Amino acid sequence: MTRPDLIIMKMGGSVVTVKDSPLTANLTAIDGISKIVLELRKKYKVIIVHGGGSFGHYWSVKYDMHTKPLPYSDEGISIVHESMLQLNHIIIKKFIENRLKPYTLQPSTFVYRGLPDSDKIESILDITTKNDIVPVTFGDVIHTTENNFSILSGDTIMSLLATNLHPKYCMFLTNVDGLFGDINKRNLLHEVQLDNLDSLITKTDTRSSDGDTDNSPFDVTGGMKRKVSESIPIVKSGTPVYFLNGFEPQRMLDIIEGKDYVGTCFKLKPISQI
Ligand code: IP8
Repeated sequence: MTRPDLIIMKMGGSVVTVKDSPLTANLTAIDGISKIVLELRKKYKVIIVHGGGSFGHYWSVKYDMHTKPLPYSDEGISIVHESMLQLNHIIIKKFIENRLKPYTLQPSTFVYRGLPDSDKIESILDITTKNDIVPVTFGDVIHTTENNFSILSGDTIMSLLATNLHPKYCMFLTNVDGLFGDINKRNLLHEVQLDNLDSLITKTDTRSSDGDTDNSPFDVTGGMKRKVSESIPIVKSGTPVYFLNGFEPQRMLDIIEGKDYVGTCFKLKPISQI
């Protein structure tokens, strides 16, 4: 059973930052999303995850953290983490300005030695239940075991949170309208079912997504492909996953209001059969 009053969303790095411009937040996009979250809050509890874009990914590429074997450089670990805190701070300030009540949870508060701590994840729900608080967490570089650190993508966090908390909706906000069968023909897939995913994964164009194009300097955690694969356990656990354009955040309202929407819904079976 899903929790009928919970939404978990990820604001992709390509939405909350200007991807080609190092260390630049997209304040207009953050502003637009926060206004819609305020609307969603009237009916739903909302948990938000955000990606690294031109903050975390900019530095993790500079420190070769995706090409070199572990351990990462200590300096890289500090700098990547600090840049994520900086981006988070910008987002939180914008949220507060728009009358949301965000509360940052660093992923190290619910992932211990590289593994999710279900009790801690459950306690995130307590925060949303008893208060008007919107928990916000983010992709980060976190301690795993001994002297190792690892980059934990916000996409993976979505999967950890959703498979534990069973929200009614999961939403990935990226810089494109959804999943495309063929990006050149711009044929947006309105619905993808788990059964036909295998054939789709080979056909679906995964470029031009949140991780941006394959040759983007910041596409280091796998772009849309990772979002789709992290979505599989979410969908299997009963929550439909929506891939939406974060620059058109009102589309989230279209979904919860049961209207026609532009985007891709990835789910187990047609809604009529659920
Ligand atoms: O943008 C990774 O999070 P993502 C953040 O969700 C870092 O993949 C630290 C590079």
